[in-house]
Amino acid sequence: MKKRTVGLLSSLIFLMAIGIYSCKQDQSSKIGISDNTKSTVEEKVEEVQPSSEHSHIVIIKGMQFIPQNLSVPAGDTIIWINKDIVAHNVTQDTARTWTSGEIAVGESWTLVPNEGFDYLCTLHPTMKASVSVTQ
Ligand SMILES: [Cu+2]
Repeated sequence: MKKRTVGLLSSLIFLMAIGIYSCKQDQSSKIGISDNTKSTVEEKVEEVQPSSEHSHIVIIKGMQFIPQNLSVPAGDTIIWINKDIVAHNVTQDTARTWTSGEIAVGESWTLVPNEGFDYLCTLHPTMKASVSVTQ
């Protein structure tokens, strides 16, 4: 009974997400993160991250890095997944000492950082976020 409810809820959320995407394509207005979007992101994280407790997902969606501020232990892996409708990149801010290069829609990019950093998408410089690394 509970499983069935969850399944139904997931389907609803998925349909809502599609709705949000459609709206976004029609009128490229900025959409805040609604509860529905958050739920979808959490689902995706579960899908992509089945077992490892040493990897962390950053979803790129709605012209944002989610979460915007991520703290990870040294040696852990961070995976950026582009769930948006346009390509993005992950580039060190502000000296731009390194970049992921273009992360196409549906693609991902992985990094194991030794130290914290601020980063941005150079294609959309208002997209800024940060990673901190704990030892
Ligand atoms: Cu971008």
